[in-house]
Amino acid sequence: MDGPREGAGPVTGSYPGHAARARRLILEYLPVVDCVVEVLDARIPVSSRHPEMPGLVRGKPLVIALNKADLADPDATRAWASAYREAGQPAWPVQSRRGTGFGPLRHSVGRLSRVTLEREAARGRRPRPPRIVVVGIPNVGKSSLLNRLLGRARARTGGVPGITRGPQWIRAGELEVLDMPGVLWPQPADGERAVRLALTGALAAGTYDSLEVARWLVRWLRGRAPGALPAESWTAGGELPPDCDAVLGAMARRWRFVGAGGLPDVGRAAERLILEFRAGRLGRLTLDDPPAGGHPTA
Ligand SMILES: Nc1nc2c(ncn2[C@@H]2O[C@H](COP(=O)(O)OP(=O)(O)OP(=O)(O)O)[C@@H](O)[C@H]2O)c(=O)[nH]1
Ligand SMILES: [Mg+2]
Repeated sequence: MDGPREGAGPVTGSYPGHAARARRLILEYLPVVDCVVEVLDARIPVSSRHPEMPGLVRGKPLVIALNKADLADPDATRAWASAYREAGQPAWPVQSRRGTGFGPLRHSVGRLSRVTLEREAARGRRPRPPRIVVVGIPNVGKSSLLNRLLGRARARTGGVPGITRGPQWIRAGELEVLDMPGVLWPQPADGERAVRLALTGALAAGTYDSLEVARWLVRWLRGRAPGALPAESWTAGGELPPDCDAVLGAMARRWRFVGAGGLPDVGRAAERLILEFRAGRLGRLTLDDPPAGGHPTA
C-alpha cells in the first residue's frame, strides 16, 4: 500500500515583497509589547510554526494559540498542547470562529505579562493593562482571534485607504492589543511541510500543485484514516482503488467531473478534495503527529 511519501516537492511557494515589511514592523514594535500570541493551526501544530520562532520574538513571553481546534483531532490537540507546555511553552487550543477556549489563553497572557508590569510598578510607573501582539502565518485565524480578544471593541476597518494610519493600541477589557496582526510568511517551506501548509490554506493559490497535494492527502488518509476518504472514493464492493490517481479518478467520476476526451477530470477532483479537507468535511484530522516523547520537534 502506498503511504505518505517523504520529501514530496510539489510546492514552489512565494515570498511577497511586503512580507519583509511585516516582519520589520513586528520587530520594531516588539520592545513595547509584554507578550506575543503566536497563532498556529491546530491541524498542523508544527508545520504552521514560523521557522524562526521562538527566536524571532527575542525573549519576549510567548503564548501559543492552537486555533481551528474544531477542525483538528481533539486527542491530538490535547497531546500537542500538553507537549508544548511540558517543553515550557504555554499553548492552548482555541476556536476563534466560535469564541471558545479563550479563558486559559487570556490567563496565560496575563500571568506572563505580569513580570514586566511588576518591574514597572516597582519603578513607580502607573499600572497599565498587558500589551500584546498577535502573529502567525497567513490564514491561521489571526484576525478572527484578534476580534475575539477585542470583543465589541473591534479593530477599525473601512472601505477607503488610510483608516489605519499606523499600528494602534486597542483597549479590550484587561488587555491592550496592537492592531497590527503580524503576518509571518511560512518560508522556507518544502517537502511535506509545504504540502501540509497548502492543505490547510496557508499558501496562496497558484503557488502549489493541487494534484500533487491531493495525491499526498489520499496517501495519508489511506494509511491513517481510510474511513475519512469521501464515500465517492470507494467501489460498489467497498474496495479502494489500487493507487491514489485511481482513487481521485473514482471521485471525479462520481462527482461527474469530465475532462478532455471524456476522461475523469482528476485535477478538478483534487481541488474539490482539498476544499473538503479544509472545510472539515472529511472529519477532524491532525496532519502533524503529536511527539511520542512529549516534546514538540519545532
Ligand atoms: N473552522 C474554523 N475556522 C476558523 C477559525 N478561526 C478562523 N477561521 C477561519 O479561517 C479563515 C481565516 O481567518 P482569518 O482570521 O482571516 O485569518 P488571518 O490569519 O487573519 O488571515 P490573513 O490575514 O489572510 O493572514 C476564515 O475563513 C475564518 O473564518 C476557527 O477557530 N475554526
Ligand atoms: Mg488577517
